[in-house]
Amino acid sequence: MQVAYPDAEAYAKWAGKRLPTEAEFEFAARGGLSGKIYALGDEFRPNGKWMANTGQGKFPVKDTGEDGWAGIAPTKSFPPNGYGLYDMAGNVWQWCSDWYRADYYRTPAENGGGVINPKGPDSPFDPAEPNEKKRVHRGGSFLCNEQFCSRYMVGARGKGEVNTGTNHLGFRCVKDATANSSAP
Ligand SMILES: [Ca+2]
Repeated sequence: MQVAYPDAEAYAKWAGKRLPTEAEFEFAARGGLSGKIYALGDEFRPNGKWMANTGQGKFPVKDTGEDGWAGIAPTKSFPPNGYGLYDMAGNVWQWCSDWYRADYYRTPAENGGGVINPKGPDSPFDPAEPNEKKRVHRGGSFLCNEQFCSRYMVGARGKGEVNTGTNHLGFRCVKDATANSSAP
């Protein structure tokens, strides 16, 4: 945790990978389900089972850990989604490679069309803090609870200044499939 964007990006590059775009993150988070509210379906707690590390109790003063974890949980503490991916919702927010622009997804929609595999806008702009360079966060964190932000919902996005790491923000790497295998 406490990882700023340039550090996450540098790690991914070192590992021969990269950080996901916001669109890739959402596609992966949905795990093959279409139009569901949460990464694991329409129910937050199917049969009373906790499906992600979120917050309970009175935000932000008390996290009662009713889901088994107060604060950060080790990865794979909750069930994977349909693609076998863990922690796509809750636990920690994750850096995406897109610059944050509040109106980025609204503009193409207003122009009458969607976008295929968008990479994000060319530059950042947050009307609330126009001088800060922000990138997109996805997934929600252990701090998010039903009353406060519900950001573990699969379509929700966050934002953060690129040099600011927090204890509820992390990242994951992705790797492009190679079209031509060099294997003999
Ligand atoms: Ca928790």
